[in-house]
Amino acid sequence: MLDLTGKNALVTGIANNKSIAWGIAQQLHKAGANIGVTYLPDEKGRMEKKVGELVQPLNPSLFLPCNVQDDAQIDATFAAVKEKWGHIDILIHSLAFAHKEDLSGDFSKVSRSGFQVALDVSTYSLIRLAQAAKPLFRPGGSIVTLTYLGGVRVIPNYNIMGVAKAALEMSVRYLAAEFGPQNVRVNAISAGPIRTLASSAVGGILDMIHHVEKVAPLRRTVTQIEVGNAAAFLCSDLASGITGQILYVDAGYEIMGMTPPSS
Ligand code: NAD
Ligand code: 0WE
Repeated sequence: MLDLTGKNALVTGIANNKSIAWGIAQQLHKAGANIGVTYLPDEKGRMEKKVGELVQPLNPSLFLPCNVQDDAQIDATFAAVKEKWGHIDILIHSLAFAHKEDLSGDFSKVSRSGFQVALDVSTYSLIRLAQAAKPLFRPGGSIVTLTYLGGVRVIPNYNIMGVAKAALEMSVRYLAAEFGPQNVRVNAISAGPIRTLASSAVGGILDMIHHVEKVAPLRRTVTQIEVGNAAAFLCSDLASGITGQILYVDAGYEIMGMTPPSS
């Protein structure tokens, strides 16, 4: 059975009740995991209040600010994990950022700093969090990150985020090879498009969702809870033989080669 009791799970990337990380945190909690949450802090402390209220039903035993662009905040996060938990079993990486101007128009117009920001927040952060968590990971542990098909194929306007996701997926493989001997597994979930804070800020996301509803074998999109269930599986002992993989949770969209006729 899917059982995460006794496992300590740190979840990054919750911004609101539409976040994929929120779907994951709920399902990890439901499976019995002890939950810790990090959030992106802002000057006014609005995120601390908002995310803090949202996650209260999960009784998080850790609730920490962590801007992944700041090494000191990452190190402070894992110092707190060590102090409070001693060990970690599950790390969820569910965050990404690119400047809005780099998510439309010609791919080739991206600036050096636009490239750097997108790959720093969306890709290097996984490597840096794994690095900080490594000495605290218990055998049987699991790291899960979130990726998107735009890292494998060209999706209009995904642009520099596609490059960041391609690098993220390759990072999953290198991390899996490195952490495997310690019996820590590293996998990614490639989710289909879901309306969240990040995706809703993108022009045309509703059209993309309608396209998926016509083409995907299941004729619908997926929910945050479905992604959460897949994450709970990957983090559980049921997935003890799975590492370095990209698991598509996309209603089957990825397998299709052509739009079905009569749609
Ligand atoms: P979201 O906006 O709810 O989550 C993105 C998170 O990134 C937010 O919580 C935000 O605070 C965090 N973040 C941004 N910059 C940060 C920083 N410097 N430090 C710490 N945190 C930072 O959106 P989401 O759609 O739930 O995105 C979560 C993940 O899922 C991302 O990796 C995204 O690429 C991926 N994904 C999303 C979709 C989709 O359609 N929504 C599909 C596939 C994959
Ligand atoms: O990974 C993502 C979202 C990534 C994202 C979104 C934003 C919007 C607001 C990263 N950074 C920002 N920065 C902002 O200022 N997805 C998989 C969702 C998504 O984003 C797209 C998509 C899809 C799907 C962008 C273009 C085309 C399709």
